[in-house]
Amino acid sequence: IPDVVTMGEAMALMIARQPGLLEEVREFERATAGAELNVAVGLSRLGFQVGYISSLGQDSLGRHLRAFMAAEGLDLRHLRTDERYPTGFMLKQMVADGSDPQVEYFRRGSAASHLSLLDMPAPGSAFQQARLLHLTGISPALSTDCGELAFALARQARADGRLVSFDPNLRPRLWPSREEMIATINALASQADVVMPGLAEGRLLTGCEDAAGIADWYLARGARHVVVKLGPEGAYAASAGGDGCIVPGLPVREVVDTVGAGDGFAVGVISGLLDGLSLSDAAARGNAIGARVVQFRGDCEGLPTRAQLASA
Ligand code: KDG
Repeated sequence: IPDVVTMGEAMALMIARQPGLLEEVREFERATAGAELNVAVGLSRLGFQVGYISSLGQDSLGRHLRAFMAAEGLDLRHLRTDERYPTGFMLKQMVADGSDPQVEYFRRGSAASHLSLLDMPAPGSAFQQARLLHLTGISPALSTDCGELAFALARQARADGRLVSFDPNLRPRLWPSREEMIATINALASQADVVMPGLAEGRLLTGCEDAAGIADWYLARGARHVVVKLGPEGAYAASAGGDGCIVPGLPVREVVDTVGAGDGFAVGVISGLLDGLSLSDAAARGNAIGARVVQFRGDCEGLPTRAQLASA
């Protein structure tokens, strides 16, 4: 039985080897992407058993991703290969100044966007017994079917009394409208025990200006813990019935690439809670992992092992 199960789209990632516009770059380095995959890899590196539900195309990108996931020790019993659709991929810019890089997606109609209720693990099966289910707001942006799977997984985990963690991961360009994005993501968030929005995401989703207001908004809708990511400033952590507090961020010498920092943060919070840490100590671990991830170009290159985390 895995400790954690997650579901989402894994993509091949081509990272530019030179700064500048993607259309002018001549060389790319191959890596992997996918918010939930990054979280899965991070938790696996910390020693947790992690089950990953997804679908890949029958192509070289899919084979590369599958080999990567196997090498990272993920439980791939519920990873399908679907010969009808391709594996999604994305391009990522190289930036020299620590700003968010430009990314371009090639994922519409991908194998993962065709995930559906048919991919739901059977009741009582190993994946339905994991201690924690992690979801993001990307899945319901991919297709109605994929969104239905996310909601069904969350409802089932909740009904069984298992923990659900959720990162809104807003991707406005994957949604038909801002209103639909906000309504769907908040509906999914209200199925979660642990909600981890970024400050800008939280403002957009709740209409509240400050982190405390955002946390209260989700606590009032059933969350047990809310952690609002404040970037270099750290995070604001609040639990139901308790006082919120700021957990300061760690100084970073050089920001190489910000993508994946939020996933690293989620790895810290989730692993911390599973290890029995308090929410603020879990958030401090999230800050430490996020700070490490931004010092690497790949989305999950910087995710630490236990030994690396201890020496961070
Ligand atoms: O959180 C990192 C992700 O943005 C990246 O790995 C790709 O899943 C991805 C997405 O949809 O942007």
